[in-house]
This record gives sequence, C-alpha cells and structure tokens, in this order.
Amino acid sequence: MVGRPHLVEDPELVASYVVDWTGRFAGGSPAVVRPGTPAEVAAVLALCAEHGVAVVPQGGNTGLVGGGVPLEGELVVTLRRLDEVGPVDPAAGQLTAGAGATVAAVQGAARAAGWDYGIDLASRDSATVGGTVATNAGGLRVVRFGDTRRQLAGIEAALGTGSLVSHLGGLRKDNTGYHLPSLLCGSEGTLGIVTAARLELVAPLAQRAVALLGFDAVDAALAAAAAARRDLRSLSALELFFDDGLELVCRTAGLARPFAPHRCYLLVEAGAASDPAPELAAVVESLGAVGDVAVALDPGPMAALWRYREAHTEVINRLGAPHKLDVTLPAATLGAFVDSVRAVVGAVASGARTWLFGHAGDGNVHVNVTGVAPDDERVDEAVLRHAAGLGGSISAEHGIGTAKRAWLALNRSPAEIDAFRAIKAALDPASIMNPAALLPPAGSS
Ligand code: 2HG
Ligand code: ZN
Repeated sequence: MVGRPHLVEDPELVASYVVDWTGRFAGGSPAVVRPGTPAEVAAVLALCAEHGVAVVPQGGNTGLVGGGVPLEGELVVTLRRLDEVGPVDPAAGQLTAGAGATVAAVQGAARAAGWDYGIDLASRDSATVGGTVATNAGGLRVVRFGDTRRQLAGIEAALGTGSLVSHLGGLRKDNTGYHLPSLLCGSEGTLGIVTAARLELVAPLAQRAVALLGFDAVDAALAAAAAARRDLRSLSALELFFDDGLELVCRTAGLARPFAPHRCYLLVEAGAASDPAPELAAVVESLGAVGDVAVALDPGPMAALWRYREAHTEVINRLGAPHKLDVTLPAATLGAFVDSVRAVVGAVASGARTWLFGHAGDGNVHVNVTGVAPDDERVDEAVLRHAAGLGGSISAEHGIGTAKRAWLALNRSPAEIDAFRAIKAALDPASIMNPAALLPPAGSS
C-alpha cells in the first residue's frame, strides 16, 4: 500500500520511533509505516480498522507526554514524508502545509513571502505541523498570536474509519456545520491523523527588542508581567524562569550570567513593524521592583538572552528523564502555586529536584521534576491535583498523552468525558487510534 521500502521493520530503525524525546516513555512496535500521500494514510487506517490494529501517529517525536510513541505495541504511522509546504497566498495570508512539514519550514516559507507563522517553539526544527495541530501546541508567542488552534483555517485528516476529510479552502467565514479543525486540533491522534493544515499567517515582527529583568520576589515579577501585558502593545513573548534553572543553564551550557543573581527572571520581547525598543524601554522604566535589566536590540544579543530560557529543557534532560508537568494557573493563584509547588513535590519525593519555568504571559508553568523514577507517578499526582485545586489546567500546551490521562477527571466532568467517548466512537469505531492517549482507561471514569 505504501511501497515496500516504506514499511520499516528492522528493529534498529524502529528503535528511534518508540522512545520519546525525554527518554521517560519507551515502548515497542512491530513496524513503522511511512505513507507518502493523504490517500495512503487513509488507506493504512482503513486496513488497520478492518484488522483491529492499533496505531500511534507520529510527527517529529518532540512530544513530552508519551502521546506519540507506541507504549502498547501499536503500529507507528510517521507523517514525515508529507512534508510539502505549499505557496503562500499573499491575498489571504495563508498557506497549506503537509503534516510532516516542520514548524521551521512553515516559518521559512512564510518569511520568504513577507509573512510569518504565529507559532514558534524551541523544537521548531523537528516539531511538525501535524503534531502541533494534534496537540494544539502553544509555545513562545501565544501571548501575541494565540495557540495552534487560532492559526487553523482548514484541515485535512484521515479518520479512524479510514475516510479522508478535506476542507482546506481557508474561508474566514464558513458556518457550514461542525468545525472539524477545532475538533481534531488537540485530539492527540485519538480520532484520526491530520494530513495537512491550512494555516493563517501573521504580519512579521520585522523589528524586535528583548529585555531580561531580574526580580527578588515572585509577586513583583508577576505584577510586572501583568503590567507588560497591559501596557506593551508590541509584546511578543513573556517568559519566566528562576535562579536555580538559570544557574543550571549557565553551568551546563558554559554561559556567563547576564547579571547578578536574582530570585526569578522575566524575559520580555517586543516585536512590531517599526522599532519597538522605545516602547519597551518606557514600560520597563515604569515597572517597580526590578533588580537588574539587560536589553538586547540586535539578533546575536537577543538570541543570547533567549538562550537562558530556551536551554532549560535540554539541560534539565541531561540530569535524567524528568517528569514534565505542564500546567496553567489562573492569574489569581499563579503566585500561590509557584510559591508552594516545590513543597508539594518534596512531600512525596524528598530526593527530587523541582525546576520551574514557563510562559508568564499565559499563566503556564512547566514544572519539571528530576530525581524520580520514570514510573513513579506520585509526583505527577501531587502536582496535578495541586494545580487543579487552585483552579488550573493539568495540561496547558503539551496535551494529556498517556502521562496524564489518569487525571483527566481533575479538569473534565463525567458528562464531558462521556461526550469525548461518544465522539471517539463515531470517528474511530474500531478504537485503533492512539488508544493509550488522552481518554482514561475504560471503566476508570
Ligand atoms: C517550553 O516552553 C516547552 O520550552 C518545553 O514547552 C517545556 O521542557 C518543558 O517542560
Ligand atoms: Zn512551553
């Protein structure tokens, strides 16, 4: 069906598809299928549905919740061959990209045509359109442009039934029934496989400026983040990290500290068509309680300031596979969560270390815990319950995957989970699509 060379059975080649990026989630698979067209993807799913063969779709394998690797012996369907990026429609400000195109490839095509893509994330060179749509990925520019769902003007997908649905015309007004882009975005491969997406592009941030601010109190940093959201019209990123994380980044990556140590740091980026530096300077000037400031206006120095934040993921991983708990808190309880979560972890895992960083503009904290066995879920349980108890979400932007499905009911009512199951039964009646992800095991809720 896909051509003999595209059914990969050699265990050495299959090996790289069965372990996630962190190393925490490892499984096994008899084979990896590499379809080359949307019709081939649909045909593979039709055959798998007929024979009851479970499937895990995979893009760049940069997911962090065990949602893209075969943990129960599923067949892996990799979308990487569907990597075409179509031409930019300059009138509409849109393009169509195959599921296997990387986020960086979409950004590159958009920029070459005088536009940009609103999604950006550290894994941009590997993460794919299909994977970012399937997980509704967020990243660094949600505060400005919204999440992946907000960029979607249309979708093409092979459903678990084996039928191909394609609606890529990109009309901005189109009230013709159920909105499949919304449904499939964030469905984590449990309903079907995204094969292509029609993406809205954004005006490029032709000029940028970055400020790194040091604070000696979390409250002061969060107050400054709120002020930046309110007052900085050109705000394009608003990131938070702490001194232990910065220390680890500097030590591991051999970087000099930006300035004297502070309890926590905000990275504020402004981007606009014309120079946003004066506006950024005025807003920084207006903030109280800033301990130190470093400003970068040129690409090299800006990248150097960004590195302090972006390197967190890779340096933490070198300590051993972390437990990654990606949560969002309401503004009213974000400070309380940040102040208390280390103690919550310490109470269930005394030898663990807790690293906090994330997207302050979105209330999104990445709680990374190292020094805990991959299958010891007490930390996950404690942190997710704590976040939900403070009104937060147990998954801000990474998805539920297999890692968090046992706790879905912390955020979703029985009626909502029943509705999820009904939708899945309709679009994936043979229950072959990523069966270990998202929905709690049958009977558990
Ligand atoms: C980020 O914001 C990513 O850098 C990864 O969402 C977060 O490593 C993490 O926990
Ligand atoms: Zn993130």
